[in-house]
Amino acid sequence: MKKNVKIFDEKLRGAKNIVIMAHKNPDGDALCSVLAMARLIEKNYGKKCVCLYDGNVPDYLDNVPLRNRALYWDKVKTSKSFDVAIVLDYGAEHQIGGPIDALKNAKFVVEIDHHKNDKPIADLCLNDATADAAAIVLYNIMRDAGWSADVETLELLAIGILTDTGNFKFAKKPETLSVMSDLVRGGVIIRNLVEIMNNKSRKAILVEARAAGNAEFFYRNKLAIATISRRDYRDMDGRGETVLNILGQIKGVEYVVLLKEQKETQIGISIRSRGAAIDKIAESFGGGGHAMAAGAVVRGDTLENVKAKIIEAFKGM
Ligand SMILES: [Mn+2]
Repeated sequence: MKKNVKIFDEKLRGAKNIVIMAHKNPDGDALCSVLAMARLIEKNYGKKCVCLYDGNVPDYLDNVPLRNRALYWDKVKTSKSFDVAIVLDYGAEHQIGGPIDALKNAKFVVEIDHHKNDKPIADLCLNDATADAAAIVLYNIMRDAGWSADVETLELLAIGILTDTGNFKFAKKPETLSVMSDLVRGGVIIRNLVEIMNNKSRKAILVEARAAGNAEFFYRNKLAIATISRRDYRDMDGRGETVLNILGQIKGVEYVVLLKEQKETQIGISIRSRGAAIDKIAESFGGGGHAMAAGAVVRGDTLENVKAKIIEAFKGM
C-alpha cells in the first residue's frame, strides 16, 4: 500500500465517527464521490459516515444510488469533533460552504481532489491534479487500499467520471477510459446512468434553451455569451451545461460564457473553452477551475456590468 493511503487506512481504522463533504452546490463528481467514499468506508471498515452538502443538489442527480444519504449540512451539529473529516472535489476552502465548521473541528482532515490548489487544507492530501475527476482519484485509492466495492459504489464513481468529463468529451487521460472500462467490467451499465440523469424539469430545459437562443456573439463569433435573468434562474437545474453544450457546438465559437443573475447583484459565471485556457480569466473574477472549464461568482455587480467586463477580458484571445 502507498504510504499516504496507508495513513488514510490507519486513520479510518481508528475513527469512531467520520464526516464527508465536497464543494457546495454539488455536481455529479462532488456528490457521487462523497457517496462512494461513504459506501466504501461502510463496506470495508463497518463504519457509518455522515455525508454533508451545502446549496442545492440538482434534479438530475436525484436518482443516483444512495442519494438520500447526503444531508443538508445544518441537519447535524457541525460543532461536533469528528475523528476524521474527508473533503473531496472541493477546489478551494471557500467553496465548501456550510460543512466547513465540521471540517475545522475534526481531529484529522483528509482531502481527495483533482483541482489545482495552492492552499490545501488537510492533514493528509491524496490529490492528483492531473485526474479527470475526483472519482478517479478515489478509484485509485480504493485500488491501492485493496477495498472491495459493490456495484452501487462503481456506479457512483462512473457518474462522477461521466459528469466531470461531459460523457468523455473532456477526458484528457487514457487512464480515465481504463478506469471506466474496469467499472463496466464490474457491472456498471453506462446507458442506465445517463438515463438516471435525464431527470430535469421541463421548465429547467426550456430556460436553458431560451438562454441559448438569445445568446450574443463577439469577436467574429469566437465568443458566445448567454445570460439567465433573475426570474429564469429560479427554474434552472445545475449550472446550465445544456446552454454551454449547445453554444459550444457552433462552428467558430471558441469560448462560451454563461452569466446567471443569481441575485440582483450576484452573478454566476460559467466559462467553457475550445481554444486557450480560461482558468486565469475565471480567477480574475474571483473564481477558478480547470483550463477548459471554469467559473466564478461575482458579488456586488450587475449582470450588464459583468457582461461588459467579460467581453473586455476576452479581448485579443
Ligand atoms: Mn470534479
